[in-house]
Amino acid sequence: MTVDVPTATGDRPARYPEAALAARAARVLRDNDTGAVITAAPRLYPHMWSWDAAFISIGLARLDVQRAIAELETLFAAQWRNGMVPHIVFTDDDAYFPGPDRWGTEAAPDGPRNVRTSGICQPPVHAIAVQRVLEVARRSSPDDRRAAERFARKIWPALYAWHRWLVEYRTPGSSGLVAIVHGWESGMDNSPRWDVPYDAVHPGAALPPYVRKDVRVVGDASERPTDREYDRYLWLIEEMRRAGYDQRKIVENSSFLVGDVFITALFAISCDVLVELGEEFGQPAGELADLADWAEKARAAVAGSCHSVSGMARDRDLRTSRWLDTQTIAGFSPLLCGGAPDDVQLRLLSLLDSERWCGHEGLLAPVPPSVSPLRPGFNPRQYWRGPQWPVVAWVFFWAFEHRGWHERARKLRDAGIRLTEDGAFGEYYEPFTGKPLGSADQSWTAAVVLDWLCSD
Ligand code: 2M8
Repeated sequence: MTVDVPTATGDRPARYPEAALAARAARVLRDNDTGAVITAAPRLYPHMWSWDAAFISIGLARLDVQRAIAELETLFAAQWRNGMVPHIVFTDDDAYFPGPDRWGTEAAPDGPRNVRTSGICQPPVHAIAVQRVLEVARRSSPDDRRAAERFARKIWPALYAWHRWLVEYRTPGSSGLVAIVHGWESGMDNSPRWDVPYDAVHPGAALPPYVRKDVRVVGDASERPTDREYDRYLWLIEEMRRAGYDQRKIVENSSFLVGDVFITALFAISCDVLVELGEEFGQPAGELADLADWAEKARAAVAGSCHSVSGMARDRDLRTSRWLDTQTIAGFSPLLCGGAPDDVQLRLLSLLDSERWCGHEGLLAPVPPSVSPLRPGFNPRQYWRGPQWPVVAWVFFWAFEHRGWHERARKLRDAGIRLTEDGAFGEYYEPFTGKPLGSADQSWTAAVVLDWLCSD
């Protein structure tokens, strides 16, 4: 398919009509395909990331169902023997740091054989991806439908094992929140959500030297995390290596242990989806009951985290047993999974629409930014500290649809397309100008836009 390239003007170089935007998104996914995996981005992220792969498969399903299935199969082929789905599956490219040598997971007793991975995880959105691929396949062709059904049945036990790992190893203490041991596990790496817990991470003199590669790829280093933040990221890896990637030891001793409310909400809805799939494909009743129980507990944990005045959900520092009050997109987690009392939900919806969030009059498109523009410290250009992330908007879009809030879902979809219609498929966007930032041609951005464009 050929693509008309519209004329450029200022910070917003182009406005593609929908058909051309879809063709351009498809092109990005094809160009980022190494033949084995679709990399998260061409230069900045030349490997497979766990939650990126899930969103990528959702977009790919619109182009080629079999290829979408293959992507998820590749990710799950790297699943650890204890059930963890690793956050990165490495290709042979050495342009990203930290690469496999720095992670040193080959010594981990639970690691996969024949493939190199990192030693942490990312948000559990994979059941949602499997279900979406299945839905698309069913509207495609009989062959695609059969392939997707076979695949859903086959991958279900692996998804169950992944969810069970999160319960067994990552739900410590009484908060019921799913815990992360590294900010990278949240997917929102340098969000202000983690500022307080990271203050307690003190890189030791034994931190091996390193050279960052990300800042060489992204021209403006101020759009990326700082060196100080990187020292902490690397120190946590060092701690895990020393613990031999033994999850129990890591959860007991690591300098960073935080109950992540956004992951907990995603976990709840992914458990619901797994139950729906499991019922359809005749999976064991005991495992379905486990998932229903985990979903209920996760939902209760999200509801229990809500601030009594603002209603916003909060993360919890599990090392100090303190709630973390930040005005980030994660505060809206109860809107994803439900379970909060009606008055709290209404407060959150009106907050989301207010000038503190999507109703801010300066926004190019009413997509929720990663941090409230009215929060002190909001930075419109720096990564998870202010920019808008289309992929996060897609998560809310999907959840709103799933909850039957079709009008809200439609508005968010339209806003997401408005933000990305320049066709750059930026990793993230400056909320006031709509300038694409970070990596261009980011696969998950192209994928969710393609899904939006093909959704009715
Ligand atoms: C970003 O994270 C990686 C580390 O995992 C990085 O900055 O090097 C995050 O935005 C994360 O959510 C995403 O999965 C990854 C690849 O797109 O990039």
